[in-house]
Amino acid sequence: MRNQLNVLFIFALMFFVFTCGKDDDEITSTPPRDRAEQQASDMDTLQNYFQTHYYNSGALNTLTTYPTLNDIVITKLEEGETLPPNTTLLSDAVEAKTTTYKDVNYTYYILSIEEGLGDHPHFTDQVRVNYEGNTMDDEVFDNSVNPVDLELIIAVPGWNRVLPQFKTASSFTTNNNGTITFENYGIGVMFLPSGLGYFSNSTTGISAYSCLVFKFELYQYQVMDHDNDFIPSYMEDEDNNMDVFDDNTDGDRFYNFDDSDDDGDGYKTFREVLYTEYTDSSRSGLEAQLQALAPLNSNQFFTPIEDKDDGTFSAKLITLEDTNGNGIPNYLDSTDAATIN
Ligand SMILES: [Ca+2]
Ligand SMILES: [Ca+2]
Ligand SMILES: [Ca+2]
Ligand SMILES: [Ca+2]
Repeated sequence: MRNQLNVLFIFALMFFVFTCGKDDDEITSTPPRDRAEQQASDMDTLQNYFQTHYYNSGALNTLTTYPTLNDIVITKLEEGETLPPNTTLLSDAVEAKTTTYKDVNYTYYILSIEEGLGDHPHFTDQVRVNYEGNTMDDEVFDNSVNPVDLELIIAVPGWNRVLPQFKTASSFTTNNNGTITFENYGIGVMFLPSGLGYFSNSTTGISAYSCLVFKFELYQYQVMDHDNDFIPSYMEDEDNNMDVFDDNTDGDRFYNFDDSDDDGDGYKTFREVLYTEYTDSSRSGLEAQLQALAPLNSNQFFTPIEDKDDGTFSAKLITLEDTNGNGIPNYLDSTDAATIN
């Protein structure tokens, strides 16, 4: 039931948080603007926003409870108004970050409230979050009421760059009423130029080429292996550019993250790697088993721990073989002898 609800939430939210497709000109009838020119203009918009908005830094620093989205208050500094006490102008608080997307150099900004004490998700993972999206006019255009699961692989590009810089909750507690309280989660605000948001697409509450502000709380993540080939999707970004929609080793219709035979040699990827499965009746027991195997070689990794239907836990130790020693693992090398398991 929970999964069904999550699916419903995701479909409801995809309209807002997710890009509609990889081609920016799919929806608009006029050609999209030049990305680099738009970025230059968006930088002015964001800088102006930071110089005319402040946040309640003092109140956040003296909270007696862990901060939540609602505790972060960003307010416009009216013309002639002096900065109220115990607040900080965003231009003195936000951190600039850079990335490349569609061959354009982008700068975006983060206000980190708490990094979190759990783990960093990968840019292709599914994350459980609460969030609130705001326009440059400080209008809320979208927000989650309850925690939702979002797939970063199809989120706007700003999300899969920002969320991996934060950490998930360190633990959670199930309350008597069935709700869950997460402890020590990552919480912050991202300020995105339109090129890392919806760019030329417009939707309810957001016009095309809008810069966006998202507050978020990051609770949990799940490593995704979209094609179930034992290679997690974040490892199927061959050129390490945080974009899995441009990696296609065999040049067929499927990108590597969605291709169960990556090198197109007729042998499924999972058959071209070596694997050993470990199981245990408890998660901690399995974790202890896996820890005892460390340190791993550079061509080895564990798949995420699976919670099996029979109540046991399992994970696989994957070894990427390179039989002909040319530096390309067998599953990406159609000329290499396959490890057929
Ligand atoms: Ca890539
Ligand atoms: Ca392919
Ligand atoms: Ca693959
Ligand atoms: Ca293959």
